[in-house]
Amino acid sequence: MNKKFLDLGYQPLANKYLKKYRKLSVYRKELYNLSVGFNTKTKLVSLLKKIPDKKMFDNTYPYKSSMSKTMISSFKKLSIKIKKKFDPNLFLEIGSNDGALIRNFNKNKVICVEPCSNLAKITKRIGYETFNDYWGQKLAKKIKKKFNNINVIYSANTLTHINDLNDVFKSISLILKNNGVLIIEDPSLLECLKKASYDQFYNEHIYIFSALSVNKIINKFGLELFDIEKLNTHGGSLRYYIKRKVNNKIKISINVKKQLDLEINFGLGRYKTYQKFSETVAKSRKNLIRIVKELKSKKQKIIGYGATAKACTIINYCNFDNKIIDYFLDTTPDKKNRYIPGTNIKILKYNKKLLNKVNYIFLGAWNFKSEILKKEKLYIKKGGKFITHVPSPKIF
Ligand code: JHZ
Repeated sequence: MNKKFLDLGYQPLANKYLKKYRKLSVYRKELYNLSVGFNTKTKLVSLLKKIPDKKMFDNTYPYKSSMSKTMISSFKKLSIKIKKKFDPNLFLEIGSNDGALIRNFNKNKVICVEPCSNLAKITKRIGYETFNDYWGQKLAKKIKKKFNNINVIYSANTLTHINDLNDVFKSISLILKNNGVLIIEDPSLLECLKKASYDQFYNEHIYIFSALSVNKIINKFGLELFDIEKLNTHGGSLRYYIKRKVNNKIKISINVKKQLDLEINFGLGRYKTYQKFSETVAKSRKNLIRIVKELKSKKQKIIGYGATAKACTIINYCNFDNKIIDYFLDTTPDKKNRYIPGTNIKILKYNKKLLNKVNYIFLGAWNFKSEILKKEKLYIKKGGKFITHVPSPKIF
């Protein structure tokens, strides 16, 4: 049922930034095959080799949602919308990270679920009820015993990171009130294919959702989509609004049919579309390698900007090392002075001055392009250029 369409080779775990550089051959056992498949029945696109949650989300998870102004502003807007539209009695966030969203809500109105203890500590410290645990039925039952008035459940960039999706939705269904709503947001498969952003595939992104696949899976648990919103975040995401089928008080927006039609017409329901995508990915790789090699032959200095999980896929798939990309700059404290997994490319703390000696910047955080271009006006004014692979490799 699960038909493979993309093979990005053997890759290290993204977000496991090493303190010391280790040759790939030394930690070969820790590499895994990054292959992606399409399930013709469920319409789900998923990794074929799934890494256990505990290996990925532990007490040293470095990613913090609050590191970008774009995400802070997106969450602020969302909180206003949620309060206005759904007036939560009690709001549950699955995967609350460093609290970028919940900070916009009153402390007595929020429950956080976060498996990474270093992040859970942050929301606990600022006074929010936080369950430092993995989402699943056991935890859902525990929460239900303590709180029985959760009417809004939200999760961004988290459910696609959990192996057992049936358990995910069953657990949500256990808690959600009959008149409650579930809101989830994740990168859109349609945008990923349109933009050839194959770097959305890495170990944590076990699934890339489409309206087609979400629609099918929630149906099994008596849930249905009642609205879909398009977002620019994370390279193009979809926000799905979900309710119980028995709840007739909420009307179903035309946006649901519109998105399903868009996806069907694009071919997201057919294996052939994914085979084509895989050819595009191979071309994209070839062109990106050609661009950077030409620049290096002219002795140009290239650095990376934004040591994203996505960049880990690109760097390893294209076999870049520090002879190609000298180093990456990143604002995240826990990534500082570490290495991009699988490579000898170091991550340095972001410092504007370092850009003075740079000719080209590879945009690892291409999803924050407008925020970064605004920030780096001086670099651009002085003639500095960027390299991106999205939607196709180019210098700009
Ligand atoms: P960003 C992570 O993916 C992991 P990543 C996870 N699996 C997921 O799904 C998404 O997040 C949501 C830096 N930066 O958001 C900060 C600058 O240095 O694209 C971050 O390290 N300067 C949970 O890692 C990185 O870039 C800046 O000006 O692909 C962005 O990471 C800005 C704006 C960002 O997610």
